[in-house]
Amino acid sequence: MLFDRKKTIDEVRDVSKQGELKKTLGVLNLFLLGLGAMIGAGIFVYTGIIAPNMSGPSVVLSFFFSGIASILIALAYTEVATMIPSSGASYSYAYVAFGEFFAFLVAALLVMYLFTAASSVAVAWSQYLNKILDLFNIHILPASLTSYEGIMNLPAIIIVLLVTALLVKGTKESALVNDILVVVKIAVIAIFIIIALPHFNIDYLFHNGIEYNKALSLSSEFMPFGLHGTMTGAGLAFFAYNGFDGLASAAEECKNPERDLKKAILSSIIVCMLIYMVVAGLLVGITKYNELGVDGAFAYALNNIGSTKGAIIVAIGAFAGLTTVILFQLFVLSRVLFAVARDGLFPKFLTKVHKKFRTPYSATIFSGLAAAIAAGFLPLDVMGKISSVGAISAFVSAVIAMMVLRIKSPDHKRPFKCPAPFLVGAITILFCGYLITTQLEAVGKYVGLWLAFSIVVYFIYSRKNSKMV
Ligand code: ALA
Repeated sequence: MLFDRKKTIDEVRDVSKQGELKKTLGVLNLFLLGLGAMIGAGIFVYTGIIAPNMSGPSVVLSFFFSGIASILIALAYTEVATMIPSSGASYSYAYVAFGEFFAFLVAALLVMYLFTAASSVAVAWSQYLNKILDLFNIHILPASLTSYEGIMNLPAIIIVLLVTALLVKGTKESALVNDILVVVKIAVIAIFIIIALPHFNIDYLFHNGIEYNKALSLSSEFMPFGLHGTMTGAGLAFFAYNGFDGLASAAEECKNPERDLKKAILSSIIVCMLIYMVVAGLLVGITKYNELGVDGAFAYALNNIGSTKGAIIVAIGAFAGLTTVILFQLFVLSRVLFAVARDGLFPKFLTKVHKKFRTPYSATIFSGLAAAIAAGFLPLDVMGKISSVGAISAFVSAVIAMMVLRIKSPDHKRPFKCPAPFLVGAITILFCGYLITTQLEAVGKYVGLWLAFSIVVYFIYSRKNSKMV
């Protein structure tokens, strides 16, 4: 019963081909969409949580290891994504490889990951807004309206609702806004590097004089929380790569998904990994890592080395850049909801397509409202960890699907082939499984509850309403 109701690859593709969504995205749009989706709270905000609490200066290695995990995943993921272009992404691949029940669980993980990602990036956006106002000495927002610890995080709620309105209007317009903001984001990172480089002090990395626990395995001034700390940092740093998968969800809206997706996914991850390692290395090289646990860590560090102008520019750039991430996470979330509802597993109202804009407007509005509520009332670090666990787990399901399909459909056309599929697949599963375990102590209970809730929903509602009945 758990493995029944599989779809064939052609069934999934056929549905995608009949899709009513406009095909407007080319390879450059996709690459920029990838950078737009990835560079965000992971680097601009979570670095300020990872460095002081988990990795110390070895935050550089945390970004390296999570980048390696992302590249490994992408190799397998791109194979299935180009073989089965569909806006349901991992959910659709699981439907083909494992059947409806596991596909539904994967959908639950995707929804969990995207929803917490969008909300936590909105909270990060609100942090940088505050930082900018602070740097200009403007104090119009009472503290109780800028944090979940007060009444609510009002700016975070407002930005999610604005982005939702933009997405309802259309993908083409959203892609254009994204392209502009990505350029701003890259420019600001370049400015940070230029200002920070002359102040870089290698001693802050290796001889910072900060006490650490020598009993921890492989601990040093560089790795003050030991290897386990650095890998726990890598588990959360994975958040910074969340988003590359979303490109696959845009497959239905690509002009040529089979050719463009693989180029866009792999190149955008590699570029991000290089950027993250350089930027995180510079951050801990200009400010001691134990001082970084503050809102807007990058702006703080620049202020610290005497560049207030730099701090303002970087805060504004991060602020603008984070907008594109919210946009993308909500974009993908609405497409996943749309795809699952189209199969009858989520309520039918989520399948409505706007007559004029041809966007899945009701799934978009639903995603936006849910994310706005979470952004207003939940803490940043918990949402980030939940998001990382959800993303890694959903991606691992795609890796397993890649291996299953190699066995079950060996001759099916594959525009991109994962090299050494079973070896790469096995290493990816083991490595990602380990990264997931590093987060479970903090958020395992929430993830477990969400999955249990999803299983109940599946058997009470979805199984009966499925189009596969
Ligand atoms: N990768 C995205 C970010 O870091 C989710 O904000």
